[in-house]
Amino acid sequence: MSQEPAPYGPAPYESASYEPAPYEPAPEDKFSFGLWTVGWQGRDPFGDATRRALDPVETVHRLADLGAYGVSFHDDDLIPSGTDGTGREAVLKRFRQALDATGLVVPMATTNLFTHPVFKDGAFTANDRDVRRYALRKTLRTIDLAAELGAHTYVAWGGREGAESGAAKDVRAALDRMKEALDLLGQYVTEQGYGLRFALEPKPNEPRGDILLPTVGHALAFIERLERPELFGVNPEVGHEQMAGLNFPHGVAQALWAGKLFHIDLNGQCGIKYDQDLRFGAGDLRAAFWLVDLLETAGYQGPRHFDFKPPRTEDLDGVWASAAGCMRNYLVLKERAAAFRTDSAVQEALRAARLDELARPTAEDGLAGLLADRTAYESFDAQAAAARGMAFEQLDQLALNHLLAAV
Ligand code: 3MF
Ligand code: MG
Ligand code: MG
Repeated sequence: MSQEPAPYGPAPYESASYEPAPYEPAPEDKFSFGLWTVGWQGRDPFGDATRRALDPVETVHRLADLGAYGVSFHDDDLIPSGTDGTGREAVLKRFRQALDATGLVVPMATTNLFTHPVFKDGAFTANDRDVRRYALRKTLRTIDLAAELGAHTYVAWGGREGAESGAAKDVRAALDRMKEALDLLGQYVTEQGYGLRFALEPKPNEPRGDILLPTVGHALAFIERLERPELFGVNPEVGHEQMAGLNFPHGVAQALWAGKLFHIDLNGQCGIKYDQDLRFGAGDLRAAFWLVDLLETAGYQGPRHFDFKPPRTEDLDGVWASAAGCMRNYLVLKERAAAFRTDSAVQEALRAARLDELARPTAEDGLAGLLADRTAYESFDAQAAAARGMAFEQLDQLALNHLLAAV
C-alpha cells in the first residue's frame, strides 16, 4: 500500500508498511471450529433446513484443507443420540482415521444438553431431579470421550438453564444444583486423572428467556464458589456478551486478568438483538480489532475457536467461504493490530494518553506515604489536573487508521 500521505489525513509519519499479506491460515494459528458450526443446516424458528447434513469426516477434511488445526463437537454432533455401542465404535473409528489423515486435533468437546425435549427446563438445574441425574450421566460419558480423543478443555454451556417466569425457578436453589453438578464433574476428572479443565460459557438469553450465569462476570464470581475453582475458567463468546450490550474485549480482559480465559468462541454480532452467530469480523468490527489486539498481546495460548453459523442463504460453497472468512479476518486484524502497536506515532500517542502512568502503582509508598504526601491532597491542584486533556481521540483515530489500513 502506498505510504504517500493521504490528503485528508494527519501529518505523515513513519509506520509499518503493508506488504500484501497472503493471510493463509496455518495450524500454528490454532484455528478450530465446532462440527455444529459449518454443519448447521439452517433450521431456524421460522424455517426448515436449507442445507444437507455434513458428515463429520467430510468436515474434518475440509477444515484441514482450509488451514484449521482443530475440530470440536457436542457428543450428539459426532455420535447421533440413539446410536448403539457398535455404531458408536464405527463412528469413532472413522473420525479418528480422519484426524490421523489430516493431523487435525480435538482441543475441546462438550455435551448437548439443550436439543432433546427432556432438557426443556434445563439440565443441571432442571426442576426435575431425574432429568438432572440423566444430564450428569450424559455429561460424564462425553467427558470420557473428550479425554479419549485428547481434548484439554470441556466447555459447559447451560443454554436451557434458566426461566421465562419468576416463580418457576428458585435461582438460589438452581445455583446450588449447578454448583453440585460442576463439583461432581470436577471430582470425576480428578479421580480419573484426566488432564481436562472446564470452561463455562455465559449467555444472557436464547433459548431461555433468561439464562443463569448470563455474563463473563457472573461466571467468574460463581467459579470461586466451587470446590475446585482451579479446574474452572470461562469460554466467552463474542455475540453472547454483545447481546447484553457489553464490551466484549473488556470481559475477556477481566477473564485474562483472573487467569480464567480457558477457551474462546469467536463470531460476529450486530448489537442487542437475537443471537446472530455471524462469521468472525462481521458485526462489530472495532470490537473484533480490540479483541485480536488483546488476545495477541496478552499471551493467550488457547485455540481461536469459531462458533458461528453460516447464514441459511448459503449453499455448501458459501459455508466454506464463510469459514475461510473467519480465519482470514482474524489474520488481517492480527496484522493490523501489530502494525498499530509497532507504529512510533501510536507509541507516542499512548504516552500522551498516559497509559504508562496507569501501569504504575498508585501508592508504591504505601498507606503511610500516601497520608504523609501533601502533594497528593493538601497542595494538589485539582483544577489544573481537570484541565489536562487526555488525548484519547488522537489515539483512537490512529487505531481506526490502522484498522482501515489508511495510514
Ligand atoms: C450457543 C452456543 C453453543 C455453545 C456450545 C458449547 C451451540 O449460543 O454458543 O453452541 O458454544 O454448546 O461450546
Ligand atoms: Mg453462541
Ligand atoms: Mg458458543
